[in-house]
Amino acid sequence: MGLTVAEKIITKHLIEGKLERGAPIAIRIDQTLTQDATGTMAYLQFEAMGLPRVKTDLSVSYVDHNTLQNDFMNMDDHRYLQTVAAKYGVKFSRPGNGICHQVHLERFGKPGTTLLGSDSHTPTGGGLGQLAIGAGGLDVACAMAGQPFYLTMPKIVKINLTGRLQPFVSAKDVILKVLQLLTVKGGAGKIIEYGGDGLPTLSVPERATIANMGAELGATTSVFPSDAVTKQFLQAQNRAADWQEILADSDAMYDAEINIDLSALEPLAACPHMPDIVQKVSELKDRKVDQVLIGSCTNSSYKDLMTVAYMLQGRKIAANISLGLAPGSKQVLTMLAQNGALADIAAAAARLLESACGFCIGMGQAPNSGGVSVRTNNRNFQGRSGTKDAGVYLVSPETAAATALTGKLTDPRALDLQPYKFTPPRHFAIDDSMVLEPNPATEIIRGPNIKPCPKREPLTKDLTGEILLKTGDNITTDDIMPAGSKVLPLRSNVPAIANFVFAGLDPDFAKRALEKKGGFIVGGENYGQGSSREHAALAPMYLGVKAVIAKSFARIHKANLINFGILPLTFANAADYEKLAQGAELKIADISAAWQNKKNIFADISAPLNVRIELTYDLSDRDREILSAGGMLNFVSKL
Ligand code: MIC
Ligand code: SF4
Repeated sequence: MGLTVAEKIITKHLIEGKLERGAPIAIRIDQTLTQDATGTMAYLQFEAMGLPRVKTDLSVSYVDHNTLQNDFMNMDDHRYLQTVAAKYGVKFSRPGNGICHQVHLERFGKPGTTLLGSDSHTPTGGGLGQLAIGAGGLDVACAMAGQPFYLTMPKIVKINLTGRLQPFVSAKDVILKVLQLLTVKGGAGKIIEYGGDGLPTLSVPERATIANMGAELGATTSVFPSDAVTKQFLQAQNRAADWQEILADSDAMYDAEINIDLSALEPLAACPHMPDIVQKVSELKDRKVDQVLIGSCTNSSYKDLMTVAYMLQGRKIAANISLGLAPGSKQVLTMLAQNGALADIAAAAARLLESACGFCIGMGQAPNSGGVSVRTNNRNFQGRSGTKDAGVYLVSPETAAATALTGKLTDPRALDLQPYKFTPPRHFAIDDSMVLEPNPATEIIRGPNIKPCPKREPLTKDLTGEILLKTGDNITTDDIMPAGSKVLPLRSNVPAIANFVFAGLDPDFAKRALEKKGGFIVGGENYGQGSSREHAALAPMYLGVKAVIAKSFARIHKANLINFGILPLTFANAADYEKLAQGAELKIADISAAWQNKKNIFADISAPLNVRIELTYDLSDRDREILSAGGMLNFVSKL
């Protein structure tokens, strides 16, 4: 039987297990990436492992998230990251060089290899046929130490793309369509693999846009074949030697197939406050808008911004709009400057932002109160923009530019512009001078805000405590551990950042958790969707959270909970969710006995509820050992 693209790459990297869907497997990791908001913890954890240098083929440390420097903290982190990278054999991409996923795609990603990144949008690399997976920082630290990455062998879903996109409809509309079809939890436990005769019409950066937002589906990763289009892109990046062909066999078997006719797609928008609330832009037209922001790892490629420049050329944006634009990398910025497109963008009254995540993670550009912001990024969770009562629509660069011009949500086809004819460059502007090479003689610089990573004690026989919070479905890691310019600088200081756990949902949570000496969280479906930030597990661990009982979990967050010794448990009967209430006392007795006998666990809830509920767990033997040890740091030190 033939193999899919994903199976071919996994087979070549398989260290433990078999390619059976749902079975635990371990794969060798060739490359890692970290970014500054998750990287400080990852390198502190790597340092604690006591190795002289990383064991991967390539590891890159990027600075792109915390670039707004309101005080010493962010730059102290940059200094730490630069020096720790140099010492341990990691390349360092300086602030200003661009967003990790965009730069990695341009300069480092290789078809057929594996990439593990401490950022949920690492699957962007799937655009060039790389098996690129997002994970918590600790898993990436382990990969840098040469350990395999453990995961559950996902199902593989094929999306067949046929036809060709019509003018002013673009890759973002493809992935928004997929989100409409599958929802934010539709990708859980799956790899999304793209194929079909529409593929040759999509360039690598367009494929990367689609793979990038597979993170919003909750997918393990998304992957495209590596074909002639991939070869052309790598040649233009002066990296022809990195190319190899990887195509699915004609008799490859998929767990499901979905067909999308590119020719039939229209401009789409994800409406507030979830990436899967998708509607046609034409149905939302005339909605008044205050702000338009173009950039992020989803849509800041050379093609994206050339299209925007073409649409803005010789025109002015509407007076009610604040337009910001952040090129995804120094390469994109340089090329726009060299060919004059930047001048067209500036002349249209756009505000030029640095090549970084910026607005996408609430590092500046918060909208006005009650404002409507139209953005090209990938997440529109409530409050992530920095303004709780603002509404964010996620759209393509074409729709964003049209909206900036008219001041209202606008289908770009309504502007009556000639279609833009983009020719992929034969040579990108290549200058890697902002990527610093390692130097083992470097001395590590640590600022006063950088504190060691806390640890948990081994698992106790019984777990007791209060239900500290009961949440609904689709709780995001932005809900659990908010980002933004105020909180992000505390990523290297867990005791300080822990004060903000659930701050948007329940400002008293941290205080209550500390007073009660920890307890439990009850969640609905898809608990912990969104980012890879391990702080959404690490900070609750610091506050004493012992277990999260939910209807289901998002993959990366569940792995992070295990890594930090918090039990991820699920309801045997989903209806029991209704029986639990915040404030109730809960006791789970003798967990290890249940584990050993492969039996379900029982939780007793005291008066006035007086109920016993049955809980299940989907944990490998290794997961249970990690949890028993009190988390991965203890587990690794025992090896
Ligand atoms: C995000 O888009 O939410 C982030 C910020 O890039 C996160 C990582 C983080 O929280 O540092 C992600 O997607 O993993
Ligand atoms: Fe940065 Fe936004 Fe991409 Fe996260 S989603 S890596 S914050 S640009």
